[in-house]
Amino acid sequence: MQSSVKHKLLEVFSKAGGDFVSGQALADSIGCSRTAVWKHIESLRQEGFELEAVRNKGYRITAKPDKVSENELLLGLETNRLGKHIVFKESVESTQKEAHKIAEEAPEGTLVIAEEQTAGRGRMTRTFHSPKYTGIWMSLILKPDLPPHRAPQFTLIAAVAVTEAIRDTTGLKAEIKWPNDLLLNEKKITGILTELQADSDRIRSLIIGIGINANQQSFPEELSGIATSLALEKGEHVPRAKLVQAVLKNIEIYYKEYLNNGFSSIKEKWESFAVSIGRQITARTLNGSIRGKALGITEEGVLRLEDEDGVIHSIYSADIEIDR
Ligand code: BTX
Repeated sequence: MQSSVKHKLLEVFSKAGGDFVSGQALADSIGCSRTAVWKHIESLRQEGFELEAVRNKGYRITAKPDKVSENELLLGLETNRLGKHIVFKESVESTQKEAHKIAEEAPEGTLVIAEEQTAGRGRMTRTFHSPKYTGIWMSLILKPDLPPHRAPQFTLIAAVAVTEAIRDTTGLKAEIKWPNDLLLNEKKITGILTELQADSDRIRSLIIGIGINANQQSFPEELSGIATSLALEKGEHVPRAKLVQAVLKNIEIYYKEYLNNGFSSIKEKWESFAVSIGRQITARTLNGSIRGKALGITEEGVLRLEDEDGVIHSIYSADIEIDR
């Protein structure tokens, strides 16, 4: 929607002070047909506005999009270090890309967060759909003094932290699908991407990208069968800033636990949240597919899979499907 049309519409709604505005009045104010008004109303919904439509009365706005800018995030943030320095952008190609640019100088715990990603990244060359105002698209910079091979564990730490944050703030029972997805009712709700800047023996910066589908009301056709949002599952709007705060708080707790006591208690939690453990799955790796029972993960976060002949495979990287 053109921003001038949007501004005009919002102005009309604002003047109405919460009362209904008829479709015709909206059409007159922006000089278009009533069918075009309906399309504009739909795009406002896509941006996170909630609009009530009542026959013979028209439309009214019942909730505005919540924002994830610095002010909203800092107010009520309960961490000591994470998220104390925030880089907020309305629109970026990818928060991972922005975080990579500043990682060297950025203090540990810096959060890069955007209202929209125009080229959100998944693993390999995949893209991550990140529409404006509806989701949480963020990258967190950590600087653990550890060797690079420990990095995959941080995807699992983040998965545990986000699962708990979703469960606590929404009551929805998110589950983990190895290695980097969270699911709700078997559809993807969150993707996690951990990237590194490292020397051969030491991590310089760890960039944990987290994408959470919070308030989308619909998905593009290619995703509608595999993706969902918290709002679609819960039937109500989810305040994003509160969820980001809960995610940061949890990552801080598990990060500290990991540095002080190692991975084992996090591994236990991870396994208790995982959908695939104990079930028959198919793991598609670059070298072909393996079917078997998912036994659990190792201390390094590697998936252990037992095939029909009782042979145990270690899966380092794959897409998994849970057999029905
Ligand atoms: P992945 O490679 O496991 O998943 C990507 C796949 O997921 C896509 O190929 C598509 O099938 C599906 N997909 C794309 N967009 C969505 C979506 N919004 N919801 C559900 N499924 C989707 C997962 O990669 C890791 C994604 C990390 C995204 C974060 S967002 C903040 C940060 N910045 C950035 O560019 N990436 C990370």
